[in-house]
Amino acid sequence: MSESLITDVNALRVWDSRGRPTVEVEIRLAGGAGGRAIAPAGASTGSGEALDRRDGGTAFGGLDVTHAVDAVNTIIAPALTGTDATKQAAVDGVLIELDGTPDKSRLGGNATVATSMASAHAGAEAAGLPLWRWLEGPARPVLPLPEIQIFGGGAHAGRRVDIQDFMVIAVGAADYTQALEWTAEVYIAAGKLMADAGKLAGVADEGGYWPAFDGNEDALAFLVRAIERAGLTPGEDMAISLDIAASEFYSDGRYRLARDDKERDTDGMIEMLLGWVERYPIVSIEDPLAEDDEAGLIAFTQAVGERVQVVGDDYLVTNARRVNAGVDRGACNAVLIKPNQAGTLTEARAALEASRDAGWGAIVSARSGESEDVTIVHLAVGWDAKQLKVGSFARSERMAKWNEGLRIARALDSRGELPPRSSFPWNGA
Ligand code: 2PG
Ligand code: MG
Repeated sequence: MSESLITDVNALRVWDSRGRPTVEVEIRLAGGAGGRAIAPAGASTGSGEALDRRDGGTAFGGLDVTHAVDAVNTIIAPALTGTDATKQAAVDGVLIELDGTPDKSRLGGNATVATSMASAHAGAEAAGLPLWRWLEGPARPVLPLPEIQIFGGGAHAGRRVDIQDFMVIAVGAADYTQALEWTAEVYIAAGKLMADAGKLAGVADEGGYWPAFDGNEDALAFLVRAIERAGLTPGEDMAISLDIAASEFYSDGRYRLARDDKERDTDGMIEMLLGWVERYPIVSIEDPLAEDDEAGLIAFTQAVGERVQVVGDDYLVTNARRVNAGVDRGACNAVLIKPNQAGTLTEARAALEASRDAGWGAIVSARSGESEDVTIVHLAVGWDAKQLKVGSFARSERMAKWNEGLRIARALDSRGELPPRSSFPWNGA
């Protein structure tokens, strides 16, 4: 179909939620349809991720993206012209071949992911469908169960506490709309509790409250109180989910928890987390051990994998080969899917499919550096990922995504049907 052939690929330097430069790509097709997307950026990145290409030097802390923007405009644009945007694998195949490196270091993963996502939007528009429908999900699409941050920490909060994300999952919600309503109540309640305790000090990078706690575990106790104060039952209505982001404080076989003034080895770290799982209604833990502590990840999954979701982020980096290896070794039972870790939608989807084949859970995820781009919500629905993580319940780069889910629910004439509870790893799936 000549209507859907790419005629223009144009990159623009725009700014993300941390005020840092990032890459926006706009694609136009012969028939007049078009699409646009913005690359996100992580702060706690896995070493196996596609390269987020930055200029270096002095401007904007070395984070400018003029080389990545130039790569789109001078290398990618001529190569993609004439490719059919409705053929995502063909578009991504051109990007992968053009780059030719295992980590997208020639063009930059930020250049390729923005191009790949923009092309998906253009292809969907050419087909006259919203992207979530265009992705050919199940006949009866469902909304993803939201995983929403209440306290930020780690690299997103100047390491005020060591643990990165203290989140809630509305495990008992009847639908997506109710999951957001409950989370809104918990977010408000947590703010009031922080104010009452004299601990209210603004928010971290993803909009969760600044973690002015004396110890890492204090945040968990606070979270339970916030759920109760919102009139909800911890564990039944609202459960806790953590991203430990343990690679951030691991070196030479030791985990250094600065806030607790403690150093732990792998066994000590597992013991601490198992204690938390016993004492708090925790259903999901991401990166409980560091990306290169595979033995630890295996041991932890063996210990709790029947009742807790063990999510690989830094360890799996949205890579199908790594997911398959994790499945073989028994490390983790769920994967975090961040398109910019892979560099193209086709590769990100392959990682998701690998997890599905293994009966694992999957969570489509935003990065700590975000924008108004809502592509990931469409991916979570259209790819039937069943879970979505985009940060807190505040700040427009986060709310744009939760709100997009509401619009998709409305298009489905519902309040947002959620996946069956049996599909989540904490229920033994
Ligand atoms: C993560 C993400 C989102 P970042 O670790 O899962 O919380 O953070 O984008 O900084 O890697
Ligand atoms: Mg993470």
